Amino acid sequence: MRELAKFYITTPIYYVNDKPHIGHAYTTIAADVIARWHRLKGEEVFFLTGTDEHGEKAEQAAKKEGKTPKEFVDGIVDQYIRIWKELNISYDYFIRTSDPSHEKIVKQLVEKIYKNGDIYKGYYEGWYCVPDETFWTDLQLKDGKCPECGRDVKKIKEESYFFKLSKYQDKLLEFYKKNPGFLSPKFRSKEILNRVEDGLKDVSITRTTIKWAVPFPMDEKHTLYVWIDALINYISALGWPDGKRFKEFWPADIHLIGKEINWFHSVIWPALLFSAGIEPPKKVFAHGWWTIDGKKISKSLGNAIDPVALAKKYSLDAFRYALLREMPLGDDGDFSEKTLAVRLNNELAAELGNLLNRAVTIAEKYDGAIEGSPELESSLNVDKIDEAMERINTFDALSEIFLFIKAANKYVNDKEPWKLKGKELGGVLYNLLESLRIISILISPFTPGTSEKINAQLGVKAGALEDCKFGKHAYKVKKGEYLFKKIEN
Ligand code: ME8
Repeated sequence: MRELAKFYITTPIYYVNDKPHIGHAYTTIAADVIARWHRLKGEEVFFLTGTDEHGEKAEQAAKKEGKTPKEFVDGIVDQYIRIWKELNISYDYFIRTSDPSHEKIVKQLVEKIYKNGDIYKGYYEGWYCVPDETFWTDLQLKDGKCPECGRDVKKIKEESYFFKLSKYQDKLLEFYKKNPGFLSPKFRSKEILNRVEDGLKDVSITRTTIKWAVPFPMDEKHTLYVWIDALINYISALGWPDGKRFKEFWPADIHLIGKEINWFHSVIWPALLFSAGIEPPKKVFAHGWWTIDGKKISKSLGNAIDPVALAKKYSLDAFRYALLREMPLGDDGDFSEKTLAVRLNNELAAELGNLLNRAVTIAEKYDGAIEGSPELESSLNVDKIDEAMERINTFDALSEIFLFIKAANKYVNDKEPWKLKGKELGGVLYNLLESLRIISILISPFTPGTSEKINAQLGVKAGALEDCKFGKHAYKVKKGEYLFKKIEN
């Protein structure tokens, strides 16, 4: 039997101080689309998401509600799981950093790095941004505030263990050079390269004041810095070192993340892995931000948007589609409900919905043979769509899919099938139903529920990417409801 190609994709594990907002939904939906695309290609996919539960931020949020950290995070995790279900996220595993199996692996990995001589005891003096769980030096602060999010930082002065990140400067630079696809998208790689070339400082990896954390195995007075604990989720979820999944799926194909956590993923994470003798992931893809008036959307900045409310108002698939249709994954984009409504009305309802409706209305009344020559085939370029998806460019992929949908609508207008009969009509219907069958497959990672509805109206089974060519298929057309309802906004 042929071995299936393996594909491993991850999202960041999210902080659990509050339920997910549109930014978290964006990364998770994008990863879901990519995972579903690779499943369509017949690959064996492992799609990981989860929650980052330790650290000062969760500790503070729990205290505010008079709960223990564990009680508090359990409540938020339930909300994450429910919301991912509502957004039709097809993850294979949900990791929680409070899982004992994760904690055990974290300790094991840190011990390994310690034994390799890459952890030493020192003294940390500097600043800490609690919302970002990030250390900063005096020089890095901007007007005395966190340079990343602009919020207050607090002074920290304590004994700490350090990881020898500085030791890995050359190795990292050599690795980036040999693996040009690792730092993605390309336009963002320069920033990382410049910073690494400037020299690397060792990183403080333990705290003495945080209780809600993984104990540092070499010194009970210390707990592990939440970021070290968090990064290790990508291999603990696979059961490193001996787990079957680890052997099958590591190294990860893509860590999909937001650009503000690129440094942790593109620099600290591979260095930790080098130290432990583990291969680094193949790609870290740092996408851009959803903003409002140019400001990043975030709970603590007070401009969060509820993804479930939008999915309810505009339909889930319109929401999923609009998020990935607005800009290439690497870019920032200002969020507007108006644009979402326009996309729903003009693209999904008027182009896709209308095409299906026109085709099935005519096909239902026709009882002759549905066959002819594939006249629309030349408007379809599946390779180009796949190539865009391989570049993680969901925007280009959707553009190409919609070119085909537009071509099929133009074909209806040109052929005027309502005026045709017999063989001629059978030939036009053949082109339309085949196109819709193929469109349904191509769009299924983005709008899985809609594809199910199209398949039901055509009377066909869900197909794979290799079925995206004109061929001979049997249909049992049964007109159903409109795919999308237009909305005034
Ligand atoms: O950083 N636009 O968790 P987090 C686009 N626990 N994406 C956004 C966004 C926005 N406005 N806001 C958030 C953490 N995101 C750590 C990660 S991983 C080992 C540990 C998305 O809850 C984006 O993916 O702050 C970003 O990187 C992530 O949410 C941050 O989630």
